[in-house]
Amino acid sequence: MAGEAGHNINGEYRNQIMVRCTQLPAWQVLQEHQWEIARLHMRDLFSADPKRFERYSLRLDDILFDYSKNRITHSTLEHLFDLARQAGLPEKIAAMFRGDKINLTENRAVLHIALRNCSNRPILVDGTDVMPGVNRVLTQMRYFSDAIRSQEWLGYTGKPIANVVHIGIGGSDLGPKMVVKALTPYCRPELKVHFVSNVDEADLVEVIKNLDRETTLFIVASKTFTTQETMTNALSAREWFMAGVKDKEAIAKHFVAVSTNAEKVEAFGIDTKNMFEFWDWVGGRYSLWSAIGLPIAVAIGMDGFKELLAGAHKVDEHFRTSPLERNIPVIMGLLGVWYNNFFGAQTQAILPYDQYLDFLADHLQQADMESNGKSVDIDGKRLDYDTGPVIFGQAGTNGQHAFYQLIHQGSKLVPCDFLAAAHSHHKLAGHHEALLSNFIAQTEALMRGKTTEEAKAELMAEGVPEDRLDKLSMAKTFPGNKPSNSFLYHSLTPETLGALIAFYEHKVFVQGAIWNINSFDQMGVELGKQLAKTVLKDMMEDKLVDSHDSSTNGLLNYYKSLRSR
Ligand code: G6Q
Repeated sequence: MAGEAGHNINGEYRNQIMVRCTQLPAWQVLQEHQWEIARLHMRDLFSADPKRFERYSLRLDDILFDYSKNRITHSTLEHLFDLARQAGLPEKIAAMFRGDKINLTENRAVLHIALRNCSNRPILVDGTDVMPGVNRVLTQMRYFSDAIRSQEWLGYTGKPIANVVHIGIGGSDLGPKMVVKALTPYCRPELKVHFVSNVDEADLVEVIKNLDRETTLFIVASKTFTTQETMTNALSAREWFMAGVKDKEAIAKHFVAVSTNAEKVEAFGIDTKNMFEFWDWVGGRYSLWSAIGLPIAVAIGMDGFKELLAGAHKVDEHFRTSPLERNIPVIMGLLGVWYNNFFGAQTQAILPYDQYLDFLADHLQQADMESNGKSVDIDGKRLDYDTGPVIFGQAGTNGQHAFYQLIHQGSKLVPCDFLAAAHSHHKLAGHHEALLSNFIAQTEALMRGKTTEEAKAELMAEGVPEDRLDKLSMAKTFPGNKPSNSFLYHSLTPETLGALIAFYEHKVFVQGAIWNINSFDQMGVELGKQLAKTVLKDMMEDKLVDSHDSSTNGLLNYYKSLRSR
């Protein structure tokens, strides 16, 4: 498969991807090295090196990436960079940017970087430059979003659009939804953008129940235009719309589509002149930069959308051209591999101290887990090492009062990423300082911990009786030595947000490259989809079901009995 599908990947790249990462010399070295590092405490590493922060932090414009609170020494990083080189990471990065078909199972290029290629450097797929197409759709997005925002685009009764409902799911939903929430301060209050994804009717009903048909526009976003959830919601939205409208022509003013499938869009009844194209080399979870980002352009304006692209492009250039040693996504990815494969960490927490980034963990969960939740390598061989971690998180400080307990004192190692802006978009006294002090304190607490002696001294000072000291001081001991990265930046602008998302996308790429997996397909989504079709058919029949296992039959038959009551 690799040989055939990867015909335009150069020989050097192909040879390198044949070797398992666990067989690489640097992997063996890292295994030995882990024994040494496991004994060290970050407290001591900080005490021994007053310049540790300077040594292990990087800046890209105003975005600071501090990775000094990690269980690493200079040697650790050297070995990790060796691993990256031996795994062919630089060649793999070059292959992606060149437009090689690195999504081998689907024989596709992976070019979300082209969508934000503000330099317009030609990028070829099958000998054709994709940039003219990218620019054409960007222009189309500008016309459309300008028309909606300037109230030139009118609904069927001549009223301007006040509500835009984006219908999509997975990659066609999570990215734009996260970005629109993140950039709320840049949105206009008189133009609301809503998102509907779940096939559960409650999702659509709760959004449309307060909307006025005359001033509502639907964006139906689906790469394939066949996804069950999106098509079910889109059909119901069309039905809701038509229930109040006599003239079928009105649909053209209230429904637009974002898709790669013009035929299906037309069959649905949307005029293809109201269709925004994208391409098979844009993966769903990497598609917010494409026309899938249309609700973003509507919400913040096309200039804002372009700033988002510019932020991501800056990171693309940083990723493409910086040496591994000064390359933020490379370091993020390698640190993840270090904990995942050498410390047995199973998870990664995403902790933005920013309410507007409330959906960031959801988006990165898909970006990471759908990309690197794989158990075979790119040659189809089963892996005997761990791949992508479980991603979870939420906006600080809420998590501190929920799951941080486990991170501080539980038995599992949970590497954490913190993100925060120095400036809030608001001016309520005391809030932002409280928020940021919590962020910084958490990174310190995770790193330092609290020794039993320190806990005991505190308890004694509080006057706790002698007979309770031992037990209580043990309960109040924090082992510390818990790794974290921190991103700290001026403020959450479209440009900064674009950069942050791109850091994570490339971090996922780096890890997939080391693990030698295809980060760009998602076969695991398919089985459930297939079975749901059979189950739906069985569900609709009026007889008892016996064609599945006893649990599935039992669930189906009990559902039927409940439904008939
Ligand atoms: C993402 C996945 C998946 C996809 C959805 C929606 O990378 O491919 O989440 O985005 O299944 O697919 P459609 O856009 O085709 O409706």
